[in-house]
Amino acid sequence: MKKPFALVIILLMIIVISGCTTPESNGDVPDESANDDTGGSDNIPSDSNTIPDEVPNLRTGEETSSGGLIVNAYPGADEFDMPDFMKTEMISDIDIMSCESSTYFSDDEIDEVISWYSTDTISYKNVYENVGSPPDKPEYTVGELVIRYGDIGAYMRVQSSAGSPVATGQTLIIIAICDWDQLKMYEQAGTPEPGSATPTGEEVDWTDAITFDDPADDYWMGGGSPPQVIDFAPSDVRKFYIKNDDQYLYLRFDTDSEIPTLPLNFADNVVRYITMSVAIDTDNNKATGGTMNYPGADVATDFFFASPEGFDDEFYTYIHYFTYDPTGNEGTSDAENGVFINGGLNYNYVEAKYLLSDLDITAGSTIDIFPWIESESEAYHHFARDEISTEWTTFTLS
Ligand SMILES: [Ca+2]
Ligand SMILES: [Ca+2]
Repeated sequence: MKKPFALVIILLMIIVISGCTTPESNGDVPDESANDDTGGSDNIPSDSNTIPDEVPNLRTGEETSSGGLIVNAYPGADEFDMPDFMKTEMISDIDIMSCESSTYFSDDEIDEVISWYSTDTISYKNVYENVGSPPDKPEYTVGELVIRYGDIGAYMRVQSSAGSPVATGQTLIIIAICDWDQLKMYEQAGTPEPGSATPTGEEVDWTDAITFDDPADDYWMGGGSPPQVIDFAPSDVRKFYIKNDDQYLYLRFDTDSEIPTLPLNFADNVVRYITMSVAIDTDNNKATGGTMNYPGADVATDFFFASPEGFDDEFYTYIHYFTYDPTGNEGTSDAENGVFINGGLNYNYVEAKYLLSDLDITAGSTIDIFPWIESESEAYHHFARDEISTEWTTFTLS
């Protein structure tokens, strides 16, 4: 159903708020936003991840060596033909005429639409996601999502017609599938934190830890994975340890081989990220939380080794954690620091600790954990990925 008068109003509003597509600095770790993992939702069912049968795949990018890129139409949205000059006016940072684009209207809220797309495009690399207002137009809200698949990407822009009594409630959705060159600026927004975490060297007694053994070469394959398993041993978990004292939660991953300097050319790919994460359901309630898009996860820890594109092949190590923020990129807050203890680059293990209070965990409580390691290349979001278990694992703190 089209609403011609509302369209005119909305198009006028679009022109008013055009020019705010430049990515804002989203904090000091854009590399993290480029890599926040979403693979878990492939394993832990999420209702919001269901693609309705009646929604066709309307946008299909050109086939590339790494396959195609598909962005679905938003459920219930009405497609409409926005004139090219309007698109060009709105999206000034992208040569929209060189992209394959389409536009829709929905009655749903902006953050709801962005959140749906974030989940629906889960197998692609989420490069940039933001819902906010242009600095000079606080009354307007604009949501942007940029995903990448090999040498193509999709830019999704969702904005309101706030201020118009006629078009109140209408949300405009623009989808543009472009060569990655058009969108790569979104990957380079902001600047990484200066320096890297350095290990304290503290000696940790792991003999009283709960340990999980994991077989070699048992890679997970799913959305964003290459067509065949790539045996990238730094992503292969062999052992995971967890323990606590009154103050800290201690975590350790052992890998099948040393963590290499990145970027690394491996199996005709450029590997840029290795991350070791634990999604934690601190209140044992799957109805609360959703950190890193894991339903139930109230926090997630992240050991992060990477050389993001655009940073002169600099190698970064961070020991981070995220709390749940439903408005944040993939349900994560800005990154906070844990303590790097031992291992990391050139070692086949990493040890770190986090203040229990930072993670909102209390000694003696029972939590659910979901640990995994994955690496990402320029072509594959899940270049190599290994989970300890496909289910949550329960851990009772001492
Ligand atoms: Ca393994
Ligand atoms: Ca929870």
